[in-house]
Amino acid sequence: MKNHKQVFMLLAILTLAISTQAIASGVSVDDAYVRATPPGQTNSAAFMTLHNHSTESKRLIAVESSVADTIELHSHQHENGMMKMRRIKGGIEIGPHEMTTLQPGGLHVMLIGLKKKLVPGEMVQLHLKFDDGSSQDVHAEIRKLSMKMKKGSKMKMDHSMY
Ligand SMILES: [Cu+2]
Repeated sequence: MKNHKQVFMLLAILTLAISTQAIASGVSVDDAYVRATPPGQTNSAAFMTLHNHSTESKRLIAVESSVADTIELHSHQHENGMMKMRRIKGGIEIGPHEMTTLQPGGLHVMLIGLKKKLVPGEMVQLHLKFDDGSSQDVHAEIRKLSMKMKKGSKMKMDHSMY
């Protein structure tokens, strides 16, 4: 048992040494995407899965990007039967060795006052800041997210657009 403990300690130290170089924050980001905007829309949202590889709890406290004037961290909450967006103060927590998913209808990065149209297929660069002082650049793909469709309605493809 003692050997196991020593091996574990060695691995932990090695992992720490490697991860501080590879991922400064100890958090990896998967499947980052941004909602494409229809004409006239000035706000959008970014989504992603945050995976905390460290033994300490991390918080995403801010996101910066050149595509929007203001960026806030939001959650969706049911209030009196209504879905309301709320600004999260203190950041989004990712527990030790846990994953936190930002997704439509839940936690999201709110992009307010877009400076350009978000075209599907293009990329948006996001700069994530964590409470431990580390930060990370993420390339998020702009995706057209399907809206709720009425039952029985058929999707029509307009090929003239492409
Ligand atoms: Cu929001």
